Amino acid sequence: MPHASEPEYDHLERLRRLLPPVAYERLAAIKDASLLKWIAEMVGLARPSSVYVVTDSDEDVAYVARAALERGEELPTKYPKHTAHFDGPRDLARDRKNTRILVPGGEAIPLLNTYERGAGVREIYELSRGIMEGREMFIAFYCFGPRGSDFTMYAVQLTDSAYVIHSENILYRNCYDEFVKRAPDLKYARFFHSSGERDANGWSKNVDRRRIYIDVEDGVVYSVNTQYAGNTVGLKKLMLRLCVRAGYRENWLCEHMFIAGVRGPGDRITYFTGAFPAGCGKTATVLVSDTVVGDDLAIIKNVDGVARGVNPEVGMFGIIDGVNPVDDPEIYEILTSPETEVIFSNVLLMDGGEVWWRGKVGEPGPGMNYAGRWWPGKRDESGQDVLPSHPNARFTTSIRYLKKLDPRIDDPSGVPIHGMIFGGRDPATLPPVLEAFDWEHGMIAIGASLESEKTAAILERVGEMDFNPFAILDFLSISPGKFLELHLRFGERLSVVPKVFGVNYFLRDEAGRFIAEKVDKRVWLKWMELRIHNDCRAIRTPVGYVPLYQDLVKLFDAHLGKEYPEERYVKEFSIRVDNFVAKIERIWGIYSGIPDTPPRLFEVLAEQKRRLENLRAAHGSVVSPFKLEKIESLQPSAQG
Ligand code: SPV
Ligand code: MN
Repeated sequence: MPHASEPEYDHLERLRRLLPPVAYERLAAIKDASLLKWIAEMVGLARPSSVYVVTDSDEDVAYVARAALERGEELPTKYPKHTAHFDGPRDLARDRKNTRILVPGGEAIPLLNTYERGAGVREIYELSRGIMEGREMFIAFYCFGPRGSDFTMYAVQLTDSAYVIHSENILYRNCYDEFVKRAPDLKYARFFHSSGERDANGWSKNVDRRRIYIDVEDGVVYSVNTQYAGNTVGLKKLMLRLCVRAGYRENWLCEHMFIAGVRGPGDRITYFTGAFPAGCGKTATVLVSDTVVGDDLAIIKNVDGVARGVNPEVGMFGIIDGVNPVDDPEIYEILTSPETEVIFSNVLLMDGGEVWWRGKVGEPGPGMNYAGRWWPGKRDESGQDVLPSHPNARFTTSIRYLKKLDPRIDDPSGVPIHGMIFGGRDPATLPPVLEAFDWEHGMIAIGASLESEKTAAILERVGEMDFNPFAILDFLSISPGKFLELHLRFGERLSVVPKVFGVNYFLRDEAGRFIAEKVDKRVWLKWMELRIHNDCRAIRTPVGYVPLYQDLVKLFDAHLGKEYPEERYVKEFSIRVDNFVAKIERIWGIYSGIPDTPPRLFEVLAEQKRRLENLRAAHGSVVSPFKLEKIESLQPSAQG
C-alpha cells in the first residue's frame, strides 16, 4: 500500500539502492511517484535477487522468451519457436476456492467469494515475504486494448515467472512507452505474482498456499504459489474483474465475449459478440464466422448511441484438447507450423521434441506431461489410465496468425456491435437459435438466464444445469443482480440497439444423440445476420423468434450445400414448453436469493411463463414451429 506522505525522492533513492542501474533508469523514466513507491515496496517485500524491466524492444521480448527456457519454466520442442510449459498436477486450472474479491469489511456479495480486504492483504504480504529470493523479478507494462483508444486500460505486471511475461508478451500489447509518455496521468491496474518455490519439475511446490486475491478498491491483484495462466496472467481473468467494476461505475460493459464479423448480402460485415461458458462452442463459433476481432474478452461502450466493441487482447489462450485437422484446420495449421510462436501448456512433450494432444495426428509416445514422466499404458495409484495430454491443456499464440483476422483489430474506435449471442450446453430445452423480443427480454431471459449442462465427470449429475449468467460468473466482481442492472441501463441509452440471440449446439434427440452437426453453426450465424438487417421474417413464439423453415432450407443450401429435412426442423425448433417452464423456475429461484436483482427480471420471466402456460393449455407440451407459424402472426421483414 503506497505511503502517500513520503516525498518522491525517498522512493527514487530506495529504488536506486534496490535495483540494477538499467532497471532503475527505465523505471525512473516513468514519472509516477505512486507507481514507483509501490514497486519499491513490492521489491522490498519479495526480495528478488535482481529486477528486469521489460520495455517494448525486441531485445527485451527475446530476453524473456530465452529466460523461460533457461530457467526450465518452458521446455524446448522440435521447433525453436514452440515451447512446452507444465503447471504441475495440482495446478491445472483456475482455483475458485482461493480466488477472492477483497472488500472492506468482507461484505458478502451473492455467488461471489469475498474476503475482508485488510486481512487478505496482510495474508498476501505474509506469504510474499522473501518469496522471490534468489530469483529475478520482471516488471512489464501493457495496454489492455488498442493504442490510443478511449477503450484501453493499462496494467503493470510484477512477477518472478518468465512464462507469465512470455505469455503476456504474446497475448497483449507491450506499452512501456505509453507509461513513459503519459505518467502520471495514466490510470492502470497492478498485478503482483510469484510462482513461489518450485520443485525439480518446475512446478509450484506450495499450492496449498495458493492465493489469488483481487483488491478491487485499490486496483491490485495478488497471485502467489501458482502458475496456471488463468490464475497468474494478470491481464486475462484477473483484469476482467477490475474491468467489470470500472464498467459498472462508468456505464460500459466489460465482457467475457468474443467479437466476430459475419458476412451478409452485398458483402456487408455485421459484428457480433458471443458469450459462452468454457466448452460450449465459443472458439468454434469464432472460427466459423467470417472475420475475427477477438476470441475471449470485449470492452463495449456507447459511442454516440452505438454500442462499439474492442478486443483488449491480441492473442489466444485456447483449449487444445480435441483440436484436429478436420474440424479445426486453421488452428491446427497454426499449432503445427514451425513459423508460429506457440507456448503449449500441459500437453504431452514426447522424447524427441514432438508435442501431442488429443486430436493431433499420430500416436502419443513416451515423454513428459502434466503429471511427470508418461508412457503408453501409464496408470495412476488408483489404477486409472493417465491421459497423455490434459483436458485443460492449452495453446498460447498470437491472434494475428488467423487468416480471418479482422483488419479493424487495432482500430482505436472499435467495431459497431449489432448482435449479441449467448450460448450454453443444453440437451433438452433451447432451440439451436432464438432471437429475443428486444434488448430487455434478451438480457433477462437469455443473458442473465444462461445455464450450461454439467459435464459427464460426475455421473449422477449429468443433465443438471450450472447457472452462469452472461458466461461470466467466475469473473464477476459485483453481484449478478448489479451486472444485469448495468446491462439494462446500457441498453436504454443506445439509439442503435443490438439484437440479442441465444444459441445451443447441444440439443439431443430421444436417443441422446446430438441433432445438429458441428458445421450448422454457420447457418445460425447467417440467419442472425439477416435478422439484424430485417432481411427475413421469423416466427413469434412465447420465448422469442425462431426461423422459418423455408429460410433455413435456403441457408443450408447456400452455405453448406446441404439439405435441411423438415423433420429435423421440427425436432430442433419445437417449443418444449415443460422444459422452458422448469428453466424459468430454476432461474427465478436463483435470483430470488440475490437481493439487488432488478425487479424487471421477475416481471419478464413471469410474462414468459404465462405465455408458455397459455400455449400449453391450447396446444400441448411440445409445439411444432409449423403450428406456431399458423397461430402467431409472423414478424414482418423490412420488405414486408
Ligand atoms: C476460460 O476458462 O474462460 C478461459 C481460460 O478462457 S482461463 O484463463 O483459465 O479463464
Ligand atoms: Mn475465457
